[in-house]
Amino acid sequence: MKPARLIMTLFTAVTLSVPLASTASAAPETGGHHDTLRWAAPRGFHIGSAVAGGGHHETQPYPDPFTSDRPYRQVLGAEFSSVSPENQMKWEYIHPERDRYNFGMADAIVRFAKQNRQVVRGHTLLWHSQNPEWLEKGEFTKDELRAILREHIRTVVGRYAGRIQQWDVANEIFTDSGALRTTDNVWIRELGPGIIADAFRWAHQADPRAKLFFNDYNVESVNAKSDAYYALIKDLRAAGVPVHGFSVQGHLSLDYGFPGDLESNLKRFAGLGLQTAITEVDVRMTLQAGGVPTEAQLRQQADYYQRMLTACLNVSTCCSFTIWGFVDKYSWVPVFFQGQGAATVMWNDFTHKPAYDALRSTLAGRR
Ligand code: 9MR
Repeated sequence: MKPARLIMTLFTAVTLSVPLASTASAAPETGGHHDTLRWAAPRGFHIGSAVAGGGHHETQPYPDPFTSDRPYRQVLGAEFSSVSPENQMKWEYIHPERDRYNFGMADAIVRFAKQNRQVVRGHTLLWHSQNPEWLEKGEFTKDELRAILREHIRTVVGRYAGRIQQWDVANEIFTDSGALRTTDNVWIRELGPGIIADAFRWAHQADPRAKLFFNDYNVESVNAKSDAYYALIKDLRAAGVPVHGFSVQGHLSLDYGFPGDLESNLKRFAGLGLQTAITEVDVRMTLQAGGVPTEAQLRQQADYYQRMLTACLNVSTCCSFTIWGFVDKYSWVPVFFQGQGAATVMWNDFTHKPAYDALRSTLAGRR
């Protein structure tokens, strides 16, 4: 993009975003704006965001974004047709003690989604990370552990039955070299790989309507890890296990090239009869001193977002594209990667980056 065009784009973005921000306190969170991502999206295609809260947010110097930041809620309701709890349905958050669940925030997100005519992606049921201490450190027999997982899945999936479109049942179960996580995943380590099929079966029993997914990072390309998923899912489906989808997270960095085979990779999973999705998109970058992205970085970032979205739109079974937060001030990236950031599509005042405009025009081009 030429500098003049970039300035125009930024200018347009600023002017377009003013009414959105200024109506934040007055308008209901109904998503009725005609210049939003969800409005631009083709029918049946869901454009989503993570709902900021829990996890890294708890150590940051701001209150819970989802419940406390009204302009944030306004944009979340207006722009997106799908929401994913960023942390609020993870074990440590929703099941903090063995005999106690904490449904408050997950309930609030599911309610918000209904009010705003959004679908929900549930995240997540079987994972090696963000498990409560009572689970990781408890000395349970195999039978007890199995019963704990079954009860958790029945309780959580059952509670939201009919209100969750897609569940990330199993998250990040393989290493980058395509080996099952047999050491750091408590379920696989203690109960063996057969527990994965059980988790899908239990989730399906608890909510037969929800589409059940495997979800991971570094599986955008055809590589050892995505090959491992391909082989596993093929076997599970041949055995009649209710696996319905494979999703790639899409945490990309400008420090690496774009995964040009994303579309063909999604297509091979579609070929197994699966739904596909891109579930946690962001594009981080190494920031110069001062922390402000250069115009070239913003252009390249917009290009990465656009190409990820296009890959999904080109695959008939890919109907869900979710960004992992939409505003830089709440992004996990600077907290986890020193010197990196600016990974989302909006500046801190909710004005639009070129990446936002790239997403919206790409969606509008497919209506
Ligand atoms: O964005 C999440 C952050 O708030 C948490 O602190 C972090 C802890 O693991 O998890 C982040 O979300 C992750 C997601 O659940 C699974 N894929 C990778 C995401 C980014 O780390």
